[in-house]
Amino acid sequence: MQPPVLVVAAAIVDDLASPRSLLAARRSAPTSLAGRWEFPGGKVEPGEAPEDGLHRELREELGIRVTLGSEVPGPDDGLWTLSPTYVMRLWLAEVAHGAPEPLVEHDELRWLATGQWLSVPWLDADVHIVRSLMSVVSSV
Ligand code: 9L3
Ligand code: MG
Repeated sequence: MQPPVLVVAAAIVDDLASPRSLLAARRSAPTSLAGRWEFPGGKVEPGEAPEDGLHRELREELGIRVTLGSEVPGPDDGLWTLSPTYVMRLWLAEVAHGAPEPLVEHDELRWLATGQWLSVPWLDADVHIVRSLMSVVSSV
């Protein structure tokens, strides 16, 4: 069996010091995931540091530069298991430069206000991460 592929993603919030809004991205591809919402991000390339991969993905997918905050550790040695194929690492982040736009594999972005974080149909793999995030981000 192949080892799982590492995916990196960002929980982009309006303010790292006191998060209220969370940026959700609706996938347009592949067909099996289209219409579902996710934390933007993607696969780390061979030889690439995870944080560098995350900056690259956010530049490619949303056209932004971000400031990374703390990592949101998952239950499996700090990782979030997405499927038999993929594990994910997730960081809080704030936009440092640019305005996010759905450039590549998303067709809509939405800032979800306090109390609305579960108001979109997240990917099955991401929805329980949103719930965990709500419990660690006290101001939501
Ligand atoms: N995935 C799940 N949740 C996320 C991200 C960024 C990715 N927040 C899953 C969807 C794909 C796989 O990981 O099956 C690889 O992601 P991508 O490279 O297609 O974005
Ligand atoms: Mg992606």
